[in-house]
Amino acid sequence: MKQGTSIQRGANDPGLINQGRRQILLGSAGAMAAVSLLGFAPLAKAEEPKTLPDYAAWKERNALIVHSTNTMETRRDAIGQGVVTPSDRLFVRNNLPTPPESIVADRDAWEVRIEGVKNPKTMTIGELKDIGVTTTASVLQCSGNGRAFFPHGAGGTQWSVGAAGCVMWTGVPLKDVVAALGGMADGMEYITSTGGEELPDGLDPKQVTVERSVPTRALENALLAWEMNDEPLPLTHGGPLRMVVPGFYGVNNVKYVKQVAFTENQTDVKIQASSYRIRDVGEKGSPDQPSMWEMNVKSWVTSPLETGTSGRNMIYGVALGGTVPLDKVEVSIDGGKSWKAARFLGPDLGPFAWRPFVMATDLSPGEYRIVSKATDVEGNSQPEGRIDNERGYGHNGWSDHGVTVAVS
Ligand SMILES: Nc1nc2c(c(=O)[nH]1)N[C@H]1C(S)=C(S)[C@@H](COP(=O)(O)O)O[C@H]1N2
Ligand SMILES: [Mo]
Repeated sequence: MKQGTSIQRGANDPGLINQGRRQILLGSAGAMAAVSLLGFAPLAKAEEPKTLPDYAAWKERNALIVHSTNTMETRRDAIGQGVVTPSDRLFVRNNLPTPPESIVADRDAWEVRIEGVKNPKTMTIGELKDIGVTTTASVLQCSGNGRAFFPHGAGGTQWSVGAAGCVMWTGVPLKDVVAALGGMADGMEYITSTGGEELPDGLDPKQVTVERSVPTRALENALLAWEMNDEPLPLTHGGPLRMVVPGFYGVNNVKYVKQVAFTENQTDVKIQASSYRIRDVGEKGSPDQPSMWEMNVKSWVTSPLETGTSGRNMIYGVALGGTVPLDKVEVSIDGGKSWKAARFLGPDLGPFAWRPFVMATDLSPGEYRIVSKATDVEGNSQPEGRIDNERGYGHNGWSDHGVTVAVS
């Protein structure tokens, strides 16, 4: 199903509302300097670039909103009604320039160092494949998905709903690798994964290295993946090897992973120590604040958007529970005054996958505010509003994520 060629921001896309702020952000000299240091071509204007960057040229252009050369999100109308997000529609988010294609030339030869186990070892993907293989469907979602809805001007990519997708990952369970290497060393509390990007000259590695620590409770489900959606993991998404931590925010899923270390403490690199920390607006990030680890329960409507036809209507959307299975999704066509249970659609690919849903309803001509609210089996539900925080992380408020539809 190809999208039409004309690309317009709709009324339900907060990118439109926030255009002014984005212009200011992009125009600031400090931000520009920081961006070009990392080797990205800064955008001259706040307008959406017309073309995809080379490393993502294989993607379906019309399914994506291109925010910059390092950030692209899936359009709300391109998420589709299936469980798995096609790879060419999946969002992209790079903190550093993508490594060269040469790293995927001989995939099985890629090496990953495993530290903090009884018998530390450098292993090739070929050797990992001898240990075991599993497939896990899980939602990959950026911590800042929904950031565009924050009115305080949260810094970072102005993601709407599309910095998320549901992916089938194939690789070796990390716990099997640990067992093969004699088990975890004593006293380790975190799994610390390091990305394989070469760092641009002159930058302090502590400031730019993509290295993330997650608590060892993540070992139960983590995998080192070499395939996504049943094909070799594209370089764009971290090929040849990626750490996948099901149910945890995107940043913890380290691409082109070159080291996995079991550690006593969290890494002190910036992306862990002060970035991806939840704090009040105006506050600086620091290690004592909550880190973006397990995702919260969330849902959004994917169809209809903006306009509809009166009569019987099917309202579609997707819902995720993070690490907790979903219990139910409710939909309201009157902005949250009254709710009706939606039905889950299609197969349940496990607790970390998202679940498409549908609610059938009759609509007469008029304007409708359609919202959805998911609840997990532990009773966690989406709040109505936002939980304001400096960087606009973890937004799952149902009100902002709704759509306004004119039915005629
Ligand atoms: N090595 C490395 N891993 C990374 C990143 C990165 O820039 N480098 N970005 C992280 C962030 S913030 C997100 S949201 C996801 C995005 O994954 P994707 O580009 O495959 O969609 O990768 C994470 N892993
Ligand atoms: Mo992210």
